[in-house]
Amino acid sequence: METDRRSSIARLLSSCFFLAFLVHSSNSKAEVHHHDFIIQETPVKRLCKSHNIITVNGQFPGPTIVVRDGDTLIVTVVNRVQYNVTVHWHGIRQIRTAWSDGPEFVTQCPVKPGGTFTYRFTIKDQEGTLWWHAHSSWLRATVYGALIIHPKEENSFPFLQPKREYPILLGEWWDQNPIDVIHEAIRTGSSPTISDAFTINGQPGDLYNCSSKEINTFPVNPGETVLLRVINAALNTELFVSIAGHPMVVVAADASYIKPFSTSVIMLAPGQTTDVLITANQPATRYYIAARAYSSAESLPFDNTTATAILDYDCNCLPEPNQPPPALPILPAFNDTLTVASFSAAFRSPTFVKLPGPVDEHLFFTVGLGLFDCLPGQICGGPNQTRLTSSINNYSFVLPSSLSILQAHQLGVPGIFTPDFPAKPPVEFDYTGKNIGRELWQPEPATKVYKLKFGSVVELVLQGTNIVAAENHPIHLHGYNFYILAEGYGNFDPVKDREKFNLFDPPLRNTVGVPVKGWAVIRFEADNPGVWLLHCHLDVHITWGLAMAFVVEDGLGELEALEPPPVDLPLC
Ligand SMILES: *[C@@H]1O[C@H](CO)[C@@H](O)[C@H](O)[C@H]1NC(C)=O
Ligand SMILES: *[C@@H]1O[C@H](CO)[C@@H](O)[C@H](O)[C@H]1NC(C)=O
Ligand SMILES: *[C@@H]1O[C@H](CO)[C@@H](O)[C@H](O)[C@H]1NC(C)=O
Ligand SMILES: *[C@@H]1O[C@H](CO)[C@@H](O)[C@H](O)[C@H]1NC(C)=O
Ligand SMILES: *[C@@H]1O[C@H](CO)[C@@H](O)[C@H](O)[C@H]1NC(C)=O
Ligand SMILES: *[C@@H]1O[C@H](CO)[C@@H](O)[C@H](O)[C@H]1NC(C)=O
Ligand SMILES: [Cu+2]
Repeated sequence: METDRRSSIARLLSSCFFLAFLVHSSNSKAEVHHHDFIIQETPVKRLCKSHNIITVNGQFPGPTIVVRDGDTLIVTVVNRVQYNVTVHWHGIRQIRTAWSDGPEFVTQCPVKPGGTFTYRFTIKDQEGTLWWHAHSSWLRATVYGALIIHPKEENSFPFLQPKREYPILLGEWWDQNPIDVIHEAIRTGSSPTISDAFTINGQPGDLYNCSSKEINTFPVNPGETVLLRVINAALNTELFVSIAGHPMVVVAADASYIKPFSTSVIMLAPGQTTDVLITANQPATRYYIAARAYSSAESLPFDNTTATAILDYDCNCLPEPNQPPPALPILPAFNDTLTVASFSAAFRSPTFVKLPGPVDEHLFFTVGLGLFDCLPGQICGGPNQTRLTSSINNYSFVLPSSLSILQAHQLGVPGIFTPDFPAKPPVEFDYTGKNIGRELWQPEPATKVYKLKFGSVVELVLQGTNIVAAENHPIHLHGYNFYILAEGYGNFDPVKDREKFNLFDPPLRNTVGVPVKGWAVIRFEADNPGVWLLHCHLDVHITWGLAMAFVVEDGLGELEALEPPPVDLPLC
C-alpha cells in the first residue's frame, strides 16, 4: 500500500520533490531512543578530596537525554552497585505506563544489586525541560540528569528559537557518602548533617576551597540570546539563582510554557525546572551565575554556601592573566520569602486555560513535620528525646517492602496498603498557629492510599503546618501536571481564599512550593490510571514520611486502562 502510494506520488512529482517528501516524512516520525544506564561507583574529586560516588555510566551529572514530543524511550538500568536502585522520570506523565514511573515500593520493587530492569514509555503531548533521578533512599544525590523534550518536528517554541541552549543542573554535595548521611539520621532520629556545597552541573565553583580550576563555563556570543534550562536537583534545598548583569526572561517551568516575564532572580525548589532566556548584551567579559539557599524555616540549620559557574563572552578581549574576577550577582537574603512569593505569583499560563471541572473530589491535606515519642530501645536524637518525622493528614507514610503498591493493587494482594487515606485532617486545629498543642505533634505511621475514579476532577488544598518548624514544602505529584489556582499565607479560608483563585490562566506544574506557614490549591483530572506518589521533594522529608499515594482506577474505555506489567518487572 505505502509503496504503491509512494510510487504513484513519484510518478506525479519530480524526483527532487519526491526526495523532499521522503525526508520530511521520516523526520516527523516519532523515534525510539535506546539507552543503557549502568549504575556504578565512580571516583571524582570535589572540595579537596577524592570520593567514590554512584553514577550512571560514570558521568556526573548523568547523561542528558534529548528527545522530541511523541518519541519513545527505552532505558535499561543495570545495577552494578551494592544498593537497591530505581529511576524516576520526573514530570513524565507515563500515560498508562505507571510501571515505568520508578518510585521504589510504589510502582515497582527496586532493581537489586546485580539486577536489571528496562523502563519503556512514550512522551505524549509534553515539551520542555524535565529530568530523571534515582528514586531509592538518597541515591539521587548523585544519580540524576536532564531530560529535554523538543517540540515535534512540525512544531516550534512559542518564542524565537535561540541558537544555543544549556542545561543547568543544581545539585547538593556532601563530603561523605550521602547514603551514610541518611542512614545515620534514620538510626538516631535526628536531622541529617547538612550538605557541604551546592553544585552547578556537578561543580561547586570557585568560592569553595580547591575547586577553582573545575568551575563550569557557559560561552556566549555577544548579542545572542541563549536558553538556560535550569533544574533543581538538590536533595533538600530550595535555591535562588541569579546571573550578574543579566535579567532572565522566564518562559517555561516543569515542561509547561508560561506567559514570559522578566526577573533578576529565580527560585527553584527541588524537583522544579525553569527555562529562562538571557541576552548577551552586556560588556563582553565574564559574569558569575550563582546559586544559594532559600531557607524558609525560622531556625533550622542549612547550608549557606554559594555555588557558581561563569557566563563567558566569547570575545578574546582580555589577555587571560589580567582578567578581573567576574561580577557576583546580588542574591536575596536566605529567608527572603517576600521575593519568593512575588516570583511565584508572576506565573501564568500563556493563554486562557480550560480548567478541568466540575470538581468531584474536594481534598484538604496538611503537610508538615512531627515528632515521635521515644520507644524503649530506640535512639532518640530529635528535640527533647524524640525522633523527627513528618506526615500528610497526620499519617507518616511507610513504604511497603514485600511488594510495590501498584503490583499489590493490580494483583489484588491484600495487606500491602489500605485505601482509607483521609480526605481531610482527622483533627481541625490552627495549622499555622504559634502554640500547637504537643498532643497533636505525633503522627501515625501507615501505608494508606486515596482511591480516585478514572476521570474524576480533584481540587486539593495543601496546608502547611507549624508543627516543630514551618517551612516551604515542595509537593510533587507523580503522573500528572496540575494547575496551581492560588497560594497564600496562614490557614486556608474556604470562603475568602476561594475568591483569590485564578480560574483564568493558572500555571501548570508538577511541583508546587507550599508557602511557609501557608497553603496552595491545585487542580487536576485523574485521567491516568495507576498508583501515583504525592510527596515533599525535600528528600529528608520524604524519608520521614511526608508522602501519600493516589490509586487511580482504570476507566472503561480501551485506552483508559493501565498496560500490562513489563515481563522483567523486579520482584521484591
Ligand atoms: C578553606 O581553607 C582554609 C584553610 O584551610 C580555611 O581556613 C577555610 O575555612 C576554608 N574555606 C572553606 C569555604 O571551606
Ligand atoms: C554560614 O554559617 C556559618 C555557621 O554555620 C557562619 O559562620 C557563616 O558566617 C555563615 N555564612 C554566611 C555567608 O552567612
Ligand atoms: C531574616 O533573617 C534576619 C536575620 O538573619 C532577620 O532579622 C529577619 O527578621 C528574617 N526575616 C524573616 C522574614 O524571617
Ligand atoms: C523541649 O523542652 C523544653 C523544656 O521543657 C521546651 O522549652 C522546648 O519547647 C521543647 N522543645 C520541643 C521541640 O519540644
Ligand atoms: C495524630 O494521630 C495521633 C494518634 O492517633 C494523635 O495522638 C494526634 O493527636 C493526631 N494529630 C493530629 C494533628 O491529628
Ligand atoms: C532492597 O530491596 C529488597 C526488596 O526487593 C528489600 O527486601 C531490601 O530490604 C532492600 N534493601 C535495602 C538496603 O533497602
Ligand atoms: Cu517538605
